[in-house]
Amino acid sequence: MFGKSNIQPETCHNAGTNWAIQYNSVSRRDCLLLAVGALQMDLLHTRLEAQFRETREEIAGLIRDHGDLAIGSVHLAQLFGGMRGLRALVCDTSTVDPELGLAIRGLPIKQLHDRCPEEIFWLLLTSFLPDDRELSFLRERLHDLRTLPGYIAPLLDGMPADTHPMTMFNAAVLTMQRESHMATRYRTLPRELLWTAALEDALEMFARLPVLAAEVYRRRYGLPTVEEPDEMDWTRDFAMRLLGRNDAGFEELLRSYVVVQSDHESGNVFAFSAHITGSTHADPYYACSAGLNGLAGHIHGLAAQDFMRFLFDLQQDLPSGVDQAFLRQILRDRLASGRVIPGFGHAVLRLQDPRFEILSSRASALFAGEPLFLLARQVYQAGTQVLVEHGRARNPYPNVDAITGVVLNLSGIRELEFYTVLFGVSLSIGMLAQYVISRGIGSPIVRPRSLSLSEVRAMLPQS
Ligand code: AMX
Repeated sequence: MFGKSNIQPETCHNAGTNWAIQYNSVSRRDCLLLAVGALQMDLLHTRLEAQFRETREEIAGLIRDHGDLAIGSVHLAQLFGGMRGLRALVCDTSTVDPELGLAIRGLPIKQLHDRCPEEIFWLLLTSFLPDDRELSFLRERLHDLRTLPGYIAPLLDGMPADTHPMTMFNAAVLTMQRESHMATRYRTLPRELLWTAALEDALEMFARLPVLAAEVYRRRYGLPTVEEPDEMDWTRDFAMRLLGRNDAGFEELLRSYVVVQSDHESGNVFAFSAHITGSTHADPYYACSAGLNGLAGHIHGLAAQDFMRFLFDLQQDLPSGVDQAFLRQILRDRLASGRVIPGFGHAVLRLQDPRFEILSSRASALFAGEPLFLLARQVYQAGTQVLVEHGRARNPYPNVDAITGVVLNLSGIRELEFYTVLFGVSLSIGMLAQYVISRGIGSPIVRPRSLSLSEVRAMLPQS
C-alpha cells in the first residue's frame, strides 16, 4: 500500500523519444517518463493528442471569427447572488440542465450508472466509452500506479486524533504534490504539452485517491489493517480496502455512488475552485486540493454528514418513531431558527436530482425494511412539503446528499464525517479529467473583473 516517493530529477540531455529530442533540456527522469510513457500511454495519448489539437484550432477560429458575439448578459441580482445562473464557463465533460439533471458527454446519468468509474474517466476525457481493450489498458495502468508514497502513513498517524477525515485526506493530497510530474516537468515542457504531464498526474491520483481514502478511514477510526487487495477493478479494490472484505452488494453500490457523483459540470464550487487554481498552472495536486477545500463546506459536500446527523438526532430523541405532522413541525422550527434543511435544494437543478433517484432506488432494493431508510423516506417527504410551504427554496426536493450517507451507513460505513471524503474521491474523477482537458485546449488564466458597490450605484438609472 505504501512505497517510496519519486526520485528527484537530474539533468539529462540524452533524449529517448521524439518529444525529448524536440525539447532537449529534459531531465533524466523526464526522459524515462517520456520513453515509458510514450509506450504505455499510447492508447489514451493518441486519442487526446488529436482531440486537443482539433479543439484548440476550433476555439482559435471561434474567437477569431465570432469573438464579439454576446452570449448572455449579467444581471445585478447575479452580482450579489453568487453568479448563479450566469453562463460564463465552457465545460465539455458534463452538463447540468436544470430540468434534466446531469449528462456526461451528452449521456444522461440514468444511462450510465451501471458503468464503472474507469469507463467514466475515459468518457469524460475522450467523449467515448472505452472498448474492452482500452478499458483493460486503463485498468492495468491504474493497478500499477496505486501505491501510496511511504511518507503518507506517518503523516496521517501524526495528526491529532480528532482531525476531520476530510482534513486528513486533503493534507495528504497536498503533501503528495511533490510527486507531481507536471511540477517537475513544468520548466521544460512547452505549454501545449503540459497536458501530457497533467495526464500522468491525473492517472496517479485516480489510482491513489481511493487507496488514500481507505487509509484515512481505517487509521482515523482505529480499524484493523486490511490485507492488501490485488484487484484490477478499481471499485472492487476500493470496496475491499474500505470494508476489509469482499462484499458484492457494497461493491455494486459503491460503483454507482462514485459514477453518479463523478462530475457535475464546471460551475459547482468543487470543480470551479479546482479550475481556477489549475488555470494558474498550479499542478493537479494543488488544483484538486483547492477543490476538496471547497467541497468541505456545509452547504456543499458536508451536507451528507449534516443530513445524517439530523437523522441520528431524530432517532435518538424519538426512539419509538415520529409521525409526519410532528416531523414537519420539527423542520419548520429548524427553518424558523435560521438553519437550512440539509440534503435539500440545489443551486442549479429544478427537478428532483436524478442522482438521488438512482441511489434511492438502489437503497429501496437493498434496504427497504431498514428503520434508518424508512425514517429518511419520511424526512424526504416532510422536507419537500415544508420547503414548498416555506416558499423560498427554488428546489424543494432532496438532493444527492440526502441519500449518500444513508446508503453508506446501511452498508456498514457508519462514521459520518468520513462521507465527504468518499464524495471527494468521486468528484476528483471529473475534476482531474477537466484539468487535463483545460491544459490540453490551452485554457487561459481565469480572471474576471469585479465592481465596487459605488460603481454599481453609478450604473443605476437616474430618477
Ligand atoms: N433549507 C433551507 N433553506 C433553503 C434550502 C434548504 N435546504 N434550500 C434553499 N433554501 C433557501 C436559501 O437559503 C435561500 O434563502 P434566502 O432567500 O433567505 O437567501 C432561498 O431558499 C433560495 O435559495 P435557492 O436559490 O433555491 O438555492 P441556492 O442556490 O441559494 O442554494 C443550496 C442552494 C444547495 C446551497 C441550498 O439549497 C442549501 O443550502 N441546501 C441545504 C444544504 C445542502 O443540502 N447542500 C448540498 C447541495 C448539493 C451539493 O452541492 N452537494
